[in-house]
Amino acid sequence: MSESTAHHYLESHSPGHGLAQPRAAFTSDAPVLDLTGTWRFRLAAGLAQVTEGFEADAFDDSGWDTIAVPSCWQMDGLPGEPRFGTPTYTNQIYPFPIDPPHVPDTNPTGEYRREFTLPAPWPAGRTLLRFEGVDSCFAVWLNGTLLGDGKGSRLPTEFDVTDTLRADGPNTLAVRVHQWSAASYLEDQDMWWLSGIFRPVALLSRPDGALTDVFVHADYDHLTGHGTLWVHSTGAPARLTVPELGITDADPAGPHTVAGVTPWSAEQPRLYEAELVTDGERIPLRIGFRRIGVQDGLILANGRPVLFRGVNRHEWNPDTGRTLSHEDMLADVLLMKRHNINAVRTSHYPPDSAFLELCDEYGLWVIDECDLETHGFGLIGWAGNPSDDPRWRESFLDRMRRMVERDKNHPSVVMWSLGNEAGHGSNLRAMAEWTRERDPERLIHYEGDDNCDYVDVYSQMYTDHNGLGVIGRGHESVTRDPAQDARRRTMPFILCEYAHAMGNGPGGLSEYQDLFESYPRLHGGFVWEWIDHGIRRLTPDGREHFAYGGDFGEPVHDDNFVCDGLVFADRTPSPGLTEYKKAVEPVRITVDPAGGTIRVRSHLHTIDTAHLRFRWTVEDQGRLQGDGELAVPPVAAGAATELTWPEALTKLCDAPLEEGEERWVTVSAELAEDEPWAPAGHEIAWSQAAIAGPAPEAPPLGSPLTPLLADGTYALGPAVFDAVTGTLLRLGGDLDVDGPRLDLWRAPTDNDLRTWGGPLAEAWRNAGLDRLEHRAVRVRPHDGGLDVTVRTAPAGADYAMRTVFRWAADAEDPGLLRLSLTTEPVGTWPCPLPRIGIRLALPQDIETVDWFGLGPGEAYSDTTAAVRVGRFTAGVDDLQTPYVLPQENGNRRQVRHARLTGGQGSGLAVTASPHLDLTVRRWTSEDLDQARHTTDLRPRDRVYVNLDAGQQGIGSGACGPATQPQHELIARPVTLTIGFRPC
Ligand code: IPT
Repeated sequence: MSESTAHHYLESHSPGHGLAQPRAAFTSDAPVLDLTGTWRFRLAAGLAQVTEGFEADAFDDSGWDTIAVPSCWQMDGLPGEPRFGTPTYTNQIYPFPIDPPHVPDTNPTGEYRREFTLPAPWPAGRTLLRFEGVDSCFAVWLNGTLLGDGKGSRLPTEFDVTDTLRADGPNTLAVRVHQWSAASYLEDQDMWWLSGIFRPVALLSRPDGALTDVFVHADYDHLTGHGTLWVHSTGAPARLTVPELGITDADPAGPHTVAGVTPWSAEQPRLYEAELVTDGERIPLRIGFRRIGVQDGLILANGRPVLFRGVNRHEWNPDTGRTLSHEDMLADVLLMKRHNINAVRTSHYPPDSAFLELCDEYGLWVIDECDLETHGFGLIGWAGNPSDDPRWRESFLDRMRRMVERDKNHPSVVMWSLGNEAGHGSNLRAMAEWTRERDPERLIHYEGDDNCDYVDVYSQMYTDHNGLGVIGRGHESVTRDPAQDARRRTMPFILCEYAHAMGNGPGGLSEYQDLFESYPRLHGGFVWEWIDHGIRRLTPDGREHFAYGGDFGEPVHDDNFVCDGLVFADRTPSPGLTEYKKAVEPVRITVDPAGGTIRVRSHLHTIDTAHLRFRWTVEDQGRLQGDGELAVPPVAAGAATELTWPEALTKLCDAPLEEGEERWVTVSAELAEDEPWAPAGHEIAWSQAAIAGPAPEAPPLGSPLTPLLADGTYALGPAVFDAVTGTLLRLGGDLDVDGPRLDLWRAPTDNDLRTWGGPLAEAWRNAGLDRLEHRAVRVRPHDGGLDVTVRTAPAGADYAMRTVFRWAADAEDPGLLRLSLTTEPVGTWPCPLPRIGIRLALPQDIETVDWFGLGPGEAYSDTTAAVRVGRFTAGVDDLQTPYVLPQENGNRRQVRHARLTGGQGSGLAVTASPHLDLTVRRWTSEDLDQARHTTDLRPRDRVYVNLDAGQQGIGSGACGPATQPQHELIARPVTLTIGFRPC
């Protein structure tokens, strides 16, 4: 064969050659030889540089490198220097010319070799060589014989090696993997381009008398409570045993109708252990009875409407890329369960099968998505899109078949998704038709089918709140093809992607959830996305950070758009995940102090609330006054109950309260007992109510002091001011203070930087908000204190903020310095403001912040669900959220009091009337704005404190709706009253 024919597969539309039929993933007691481990490896630059004859037994590979299988070769060597090429990140754009099915000559090609010997005894029968995932295209030789070639990176490929395998003696396996191939056109997902044998490889004995495939059907009829089981197996005759159901050695085809089975659901993932036995092997099965379908326009699971509280999950590990360990997968499942998440869309490819086993076991509804995306064609108006080109039909169908066949026995999988962002076309329809025929028991999803003519569920992404309400009411606009309109109007709806979790945010989750819970047609959504795909790297001086697009010198890339998860790349939850947990809590508690009632409404699907224990606490100014259990009779799924307050709670609330203090009742629901995914005591839901609200206004001063002029400064109580500029210089003798100054700027968030319809950050910079100038208009001492008037405006602008700082001190309270600030717009500001407040700087030895207000986490006006009123303490460094791209973060909302203290004991106490937002950090907003990675942030010799009346909301405008109008910070008059006291 000439070189060009030998590698013809690379640029062919074909899904592969020499492949075994796709079948279900199942284990068996037949022998398996695990072929993971260390392989010999060589990376060639392209086809012209491959090693001729590398497949031969006798080939000497002793001079080659080694690599781990499975792994992504570009990740090898990280967090230091990558040894084999580098990762490349693009979102939509193909990193090669659009010239299908061709790819560039520069095409990194990994050559792999290993030897193995079959363990004895190895049964007679057939043997399959199984690759769980190879990215993107590969050819395989065993003992010098070409077995075939495969594509479909995140799908299994099997070759029958029976006739090539040596039973006694060493076998040589040689695999050539190409980074780019015709298949790359079908795999344009928004993620790093990574290559190699990245999932496990094994040799599977299929002994004489083994099964070829098995399809478990386990239906549940909620009206009768009956389960019906029939198992379709092919290959050798099999017998079925399900001990718990009294099925012994039975014909698998049944059907076996069993009364009183417990259905499988995400909340109660009941699995029945079963075994299929043939003459050749024993196959363990885990059977979950359930029925999923659409009825009267609703998605029903076991007869009840289901509401997805979902996430989109890519497979990611910051050190190994798309090669995940079992611990990584389990960590994802446990984190999801602990954050009230009940559903996963496997964006945008079938995951490692082990993940689906975990979903079966722990309980998560799954939309299993095919490995298909042709998004880059969108950038050229979808011209030549493979989705509508018959030459690609077989490849599309092959991908769908391989997913459905592999995953068809997972009760967790309730929908098949054809892929993502692949435009329109007859190949997609063909996939849907094949799937409906093969597995009518699951629903079909594809967001791109906006007409909904071959899907079962109407789906969109990033629809804003208004649009979602319109769909909830069934008032959406007519379909592109009006013939489909009437049908689509009767369909249930999901948001397969929403609430883009890039950087700080997403904002507006609670408002989305309100809509999902208000309109039956809306079955919930899937946040984009679960995890940041940051890559762990070291700076030259050894400091760790997460890399993103462009960090490996890619000529074409999409920057940090690859980091938009609810968890950071190392699986640390971001504030967005905490917010999501609260926004989607499956039990809603309402505490009504006026009526003395507590209402509990369940949004659970299957189980009642018997697994929860309810507790109440009463706190005065954050100090615990008493707590107790609340006896809540089990509330059925979807039902509600109302209780009157227990006497002890009423009594505590009626007790006298200290002047100026606040009293709050908190009621929470937590796990009563250990669950497989969280220990007893794990909180699921909570609610708070104020018994006595915050003190509205600061009390008047007893004897206001008059400022004393000396040496160019004014002394006023504990404070010293510059007499010319009116700036506060010192407080309490030894606390050096810079400022405060009016501050309107924040380091733009990802949502500010990329806002759909025009970046807000650009509007801010155009308006000059990042380069404000201050002019002291007047410094006026009087017998009630010192008034400083300042005009703040950017160069070239005629709009400004006019601020009056009214400073006062009290002879009867010598430590106190009070600021009453009013600021108001002059002229018309062209855009909303990032923040309105003041910034001051304190000595660097400030280390700890204690506060009474909302906490413990960061919050902004539209990300406030997860924070509660209480007393909190945190180190300055712990108040920072390390977003991969440094940006505004760490704001604590509605702070009434704060104490900022340091090792030397000198600090500052702040009292707000009634409250303000607080940010404390070792660098400035400008530093955050400049920094590209977390390691660019270096502590300065000051600690910067922002005290704000408010900030612009967060939104999720980087991909989706901008901040909702009610959370915009329009320039307006603002008043702040703050007490400062050295402490
Ligand atoms: C949408 C994609 O489906 C997803 O893969 C991801 O890229 C996401 O956007 C943004 O992070 S598509 C977009 C054009 C709405």
